[in-house]
Amino acid sequence: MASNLFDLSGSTALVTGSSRGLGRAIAEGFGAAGARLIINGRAGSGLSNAAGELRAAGHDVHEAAFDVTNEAAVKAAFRRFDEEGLEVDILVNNAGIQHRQPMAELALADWQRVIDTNLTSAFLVGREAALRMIPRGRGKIINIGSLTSELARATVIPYTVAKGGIKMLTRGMAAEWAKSGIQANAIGPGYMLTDMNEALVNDPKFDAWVKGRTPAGRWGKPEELIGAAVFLASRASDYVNGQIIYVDGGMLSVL
Ligand code: GCO
Repeated sequence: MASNLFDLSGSTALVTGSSRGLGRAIAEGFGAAGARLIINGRAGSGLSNAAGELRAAGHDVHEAAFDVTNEAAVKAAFRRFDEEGLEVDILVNNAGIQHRQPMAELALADWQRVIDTNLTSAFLVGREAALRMIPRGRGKIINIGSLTSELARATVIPYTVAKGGIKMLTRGMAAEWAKSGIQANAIGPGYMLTDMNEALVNDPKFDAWVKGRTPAGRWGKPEELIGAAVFLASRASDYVNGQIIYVDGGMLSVL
């Protein structure tokens, strides 16, 4: 019984922003657990390279290049999935950007861009997925939060606000969709070794701060999210809803 609790065979997983970084790692982990993959990125985001690498690893991969902040593009993408017989059983709302600047200097356009990409996209894609999951009576939605879903860091306030919103959007999805057999949860990564954080990793002061502030004493690796992601995507989490699992080396648990 326990052996196939985490088996994703027969499921189709859409991971947004999965041409690199955390989304790419999660997609690979889902493929290894047996899922068919739909990977997403904006046109020209290296999506085809990622698809080729995942196919070379033996995974069943569909590419879906669409802008997750564009409502019409999101609707059109799901219409294409419908036409191709692709039923999204598992959705990971991972697409996100970072913008580091003091709020008093922040342009509205930059604020809006971060909120649109990191929060509103999860509503747009989550809504299209849920419209198809509800009639089926089952579905898994995993939103990618952050340590900043709980704590603010100066100079990344739009990101902080968006990720705080992700926590409450996750609870909102649970509130409305759990009765339809959908489990909506979130993962809160700690400081991970990703392209988005390259400037921080290469900053000796920030690097030392992360290592000192994190009980594990190190940055996290993208592949270290796979366990929590497969758990939340599998039957093992059928009675888990509205939760956010922090994969942060213990950072949030200590002063
Ligand atoms: C930053 C980082 C963080 C991490 C992550 C922490 O500038 O502080 O980009 O936002 O990426 O979100 O959980």
